[in-house]
Amino acid sequence: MATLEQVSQCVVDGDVAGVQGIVKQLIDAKTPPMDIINKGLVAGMNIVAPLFKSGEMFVPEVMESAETMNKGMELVKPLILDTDMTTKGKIMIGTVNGDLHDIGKNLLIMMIESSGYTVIDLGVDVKEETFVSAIKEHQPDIVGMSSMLTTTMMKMESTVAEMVKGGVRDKVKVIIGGAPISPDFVDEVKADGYAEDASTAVELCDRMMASI
Ligand code: B1M
Repeated sequence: MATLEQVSQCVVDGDVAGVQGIVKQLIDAKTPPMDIINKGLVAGMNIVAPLFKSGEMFVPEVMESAETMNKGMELVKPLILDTDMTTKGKIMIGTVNGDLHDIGKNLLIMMIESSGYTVIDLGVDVKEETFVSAIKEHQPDIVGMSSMLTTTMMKMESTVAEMVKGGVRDKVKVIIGGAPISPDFVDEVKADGYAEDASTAVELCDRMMASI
């Protein structure tokens, strides 16, 4: 019988074909989709992270792990999306200027979408001016910024400053997150809220929407 540990191992090994087979078996066996995500796919990336840090895994291998996680996610995603739900609000999310990390952002988007929000994904390496022009075009309720590098976290501040300059800062709530980000960073970059992970980000969005 397929196990969640096998899913994690496939992510570590970058085994796309393997992960697809095992995830399909787990879905057929009625394993809760969020278990497949959290205890299988994300758990695998949590094994990869320290190996990358210690130099035991290199960029191409980490990319393969990320690709494997995404392929597994593709199979699970339809199970947690309720497309008939009316939208709770519009949320725009991007990884800040200079930062190419998108695994956490994509997970976040999946969770937020599945809880009933409409999400506009700006992708990675999003320039300050792009956030502003996209706010003008799409008029979201909430703008989320993700940063995974200490070298890009201050781009959150410059992006908020650009929103002020562009006259859109008071039209949106701004939320932030990512590995180097902490709650006290909210005041530093003049954002409105911080979430540690994808689940708490959904709760944060709900609170923000209630305050609009
Ligand atoms: Co990068 N990388 N990386 N990397 N990478 C880190 C972040 C690092 C901590 C690893 C390390 O050395 N210890 C380190 C940063 C160190 C620092 O800044 N202090 C690092 C580095 C240095 C780099 C490069 C500079 C390496 C190099 O080239 N020399 C380079 C930078 C490229 C760039 O962005 N310009 C780089 C490249 C890469 C890869 C391309 C190989 C790959 C990214 C692939 C991709 O994203 N498509 C990669 C990866 C995978 C990692 C680690 C190993 C894993 C990140 C991840 O996906 N985690 C990471 C180590 C680590 O985090 N411990 C590391 C799984 C994911 C589910 O979690 O992203 O944390 P996470 O997202 C969570 C929360 O943070 C939160 O919710 C998410 C889901 O629960 N969250 C939010 C995230 N955004 C949020 C926004 C919110 C709210 C919550 O509101 C809007």
